[in-house]
Amino acid sequence: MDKRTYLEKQANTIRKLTLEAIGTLGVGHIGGSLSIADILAVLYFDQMKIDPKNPGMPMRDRFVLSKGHAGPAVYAALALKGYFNLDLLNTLNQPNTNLPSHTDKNKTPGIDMTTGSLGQGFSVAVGMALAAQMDKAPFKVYAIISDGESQEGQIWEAAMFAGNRKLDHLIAFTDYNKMQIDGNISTFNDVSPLDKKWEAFNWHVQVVDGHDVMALIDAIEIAKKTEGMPSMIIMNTIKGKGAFFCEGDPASHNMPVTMEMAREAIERLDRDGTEK
Ligand SMILES: Cc1ncc(C[n+]2csc(CCOP(=O)(O)OP(=O)(O)O)c2C)c(N)n1
Ligand SMILES: [Mg+2]
Repeated sequence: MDKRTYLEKQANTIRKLTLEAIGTLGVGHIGGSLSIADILAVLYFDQMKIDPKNPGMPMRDRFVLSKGHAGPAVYAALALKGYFNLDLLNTLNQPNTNLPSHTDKNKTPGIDMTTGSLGQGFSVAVGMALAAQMDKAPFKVYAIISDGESQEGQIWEAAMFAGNRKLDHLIAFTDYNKMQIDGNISTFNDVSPLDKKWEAFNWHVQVVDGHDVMALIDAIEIAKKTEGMPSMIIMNTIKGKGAFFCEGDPASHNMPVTMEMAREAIERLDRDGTEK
């Protein structure tokens, strides 16, 4: 199996596991979880130096899901990678679970930062990259922010600091699905042009199709070789990608998902195989 086919298969499985977990719960952040399934497949199954048997390995690559509401997709990737049993996914956000809706580093192996309050995770990722720079550490810090999150002032304070301090241990991604909690980004406070904004903050910027695993790999390889600047990879994505009942739907931020809806979506993903 070539790399593209393998990673598309992993992304497909992340989508299916996410649908099943949210379907079991009956409600959840399906749209923003499915839009990052492809980058999670690339990071967890091709790019990051991590060890599921040793989640605290000191020189591991770090990962911060700053848009913490997409926890369900990260849990799917972690379980698939072997951090914990796949069965646990169906305890998502239920009483006494170790998989709360938003990621929590004190609860889940493999989670490097507790997030959910938008903007804060990214600031911590910048701090991790500063520490890595001071230590001349061999690892990278990967962070995913969102476009709705980019409407938060804290993002730009952290962006300015990272650019000024040339934090080249940091490789960040924007999940640019053009939608936030209430609808289209541009209706409320447009963040475009994102590329020019990050460039103005002294970041190395690339814009890619966030559902093309090989394009994501190429961009990460360039980012890893970029010295003296942090990297921002702006991913053009589709909210709810892969689920027939919510793809491209602004209402999919946090919506009811019955087991029937989830099952039907999983069947369709199975039928379509690895095709997008
Ligand atoms: C500081 C802060 N303010 C408000 C919220 C409530 N909130 C949760 S998600 C969200 C915006 C969602 O936009 P985006 O992250 O682009 O959603 P996605 O496309 O990932 O569904 C908001 C305002 C929050 N979590 N943190
Ligand atoms: Mg969004």
